[in-house]
Amino acid sequence: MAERADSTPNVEGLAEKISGGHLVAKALKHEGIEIVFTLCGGHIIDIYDGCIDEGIKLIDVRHEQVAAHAADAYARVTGTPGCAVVTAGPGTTDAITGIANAFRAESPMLLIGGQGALSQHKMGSLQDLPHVDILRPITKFSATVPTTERIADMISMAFRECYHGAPGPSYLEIPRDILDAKVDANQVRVPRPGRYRASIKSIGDPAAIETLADILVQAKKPCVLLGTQVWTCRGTDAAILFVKTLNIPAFMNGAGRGTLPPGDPHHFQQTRRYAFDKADVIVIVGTPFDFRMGYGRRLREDATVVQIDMDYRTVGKNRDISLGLVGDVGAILDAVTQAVSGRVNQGARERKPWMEELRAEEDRLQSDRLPRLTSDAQPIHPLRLCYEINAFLREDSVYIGDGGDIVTFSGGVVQPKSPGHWMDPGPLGTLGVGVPFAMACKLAQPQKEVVCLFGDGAFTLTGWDFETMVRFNLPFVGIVGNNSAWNQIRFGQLAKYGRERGDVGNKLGDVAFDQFAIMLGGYGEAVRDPKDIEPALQRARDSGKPSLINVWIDPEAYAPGTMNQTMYR
Ligand SMILES: Cc1ncc(C[n+]2csc(CCOP(=O)(O)OP(=O)(O)O)c2C)c(N)n1
Ligand SMILES: [Mg+2]
Repeated sequence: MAERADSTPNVEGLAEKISGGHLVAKALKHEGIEIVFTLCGGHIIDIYDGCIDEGIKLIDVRHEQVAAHAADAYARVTGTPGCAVVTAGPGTTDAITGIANAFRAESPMLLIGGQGALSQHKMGSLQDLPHVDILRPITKFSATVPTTERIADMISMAFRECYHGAPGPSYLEIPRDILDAKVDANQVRVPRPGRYRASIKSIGDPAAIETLADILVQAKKPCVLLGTQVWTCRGTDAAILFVKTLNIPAFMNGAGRGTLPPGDPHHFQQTRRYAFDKADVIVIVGTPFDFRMGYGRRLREDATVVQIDMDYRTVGKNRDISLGLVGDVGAILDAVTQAVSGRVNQGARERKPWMEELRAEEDRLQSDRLPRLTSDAQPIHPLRLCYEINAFLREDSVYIGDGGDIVTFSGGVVQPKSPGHWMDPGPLGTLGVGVPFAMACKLAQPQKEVVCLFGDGAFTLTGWDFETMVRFNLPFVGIVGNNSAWNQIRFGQLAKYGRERGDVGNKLGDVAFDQFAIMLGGYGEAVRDPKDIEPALQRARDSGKPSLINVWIDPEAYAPGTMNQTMYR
């Protein structure tokens, strides 16, 4: 049975009244929301008043995009949904990039937005826009709340919709008079915590589990790609057991990075293309065949390809597969591991030569690039910066990448030391996630270190919220790879149009980001000599403040990933 809101009679013997904003806060509390990211506006202030009563912390930022990105990141880090509250009109449109990013990244979060009063519906009220229509194509659920009594119920509905298939964002619009009105507490339904949705830990079709077990036991040269959903499902232990039981080389991408620690015999990073070219069985876990996978075309034509995903719509999209499994990827990997147990060594011993072949190739590629990783050149080679950052990371450092070329470089070099310690925007490729991601990370897990690498362009999109980091005392080590350009795009322009016509619309000024950090009350330093990177990073760590180490890097060096990008093909 659903709980009623506080229905203690008041002195006149009438039921207690409760306002819409207080119902919002109650419903958020029931979902386990402890932090709301927000930027104020007259349409939403009653929610703030409710949050005070429920003990929900408000983190007020300087741009609604930041609030939405932070809610997305909070969900990724905690495994519980994030929440942002923004005002009507421009407050909501500002948040759209953050919602779009969460949508493509399959991140469960709720955006609550204000709206003009229903009593002024379509009369031209301040900040009135068709928010629900605008948000619909980039959310899993987008609706307006028609009455105050329905507020808590519709919030539980919105959270339930976040978990339909692969997770994603929901949006609820609450008109101002609906939010401000007070209703009899015993007239409203407030769904109880943990009582309004089912577990999604499904293993799908049990017959498919057996089929995959058969395929894997017989495979000679299998490999597995552990993608973002391994982390989303908190399937790390299941993935490790799967890989070790079957003796399968593993590649990791997105939030799946760090599932196995660097140095683990099953951890491979640079030989993915080589393995996809030679493998007889390729298992793709929680990763779509999108641009990052060359739409599936990079997988050997005659390989047995198995796809495991939370989203039915992702499986078999863009490339034919031999077998598809839909459900919780951790639960599925566990079930497969169980299904192979007891079979002659699970074929593991036979795969030793394959593992050795890949390791030899991995070592060869690493020694080929070592001179660039350790280059003393000035201006600093981006690879050297990435090499230093990788060495600087501790077991507990969450690494965030927010930029173009410099972050592409880091993808091949920086290895998080544990699961859930890598964050990038995801397939929307949104620049500007760095500060909000760092903010949410540090709030959600203050005991952990946050290290964020920015492009000098990317930082400026949301950089003013560095001040919010200072205001809430959220220390992190920020590094700007500064090439005074939008270099990832610049490369494509130069390649296509040549020096003369290609160097337009992509240059930036030489900005002293270290001074910007100091101005806002943080720590800052500039670095031009590669040997100064490491001590500067240490000082940033020791400062206990939000920091920016502004590293001037070579604008004429480009990442292989930038040079080979599929966008122009
Ligand atoms: C919000 C947004 N705007 C534009 C782009 C297109 N874009 C992709 S990479 C890039 C350049 C990024 O520059 P910077 O952050 O300085 O990194 P660099 O490539 O110079 O290392 C741009 C503009 C994007 N991905 N996101
Ligand atoms: Mg740049």
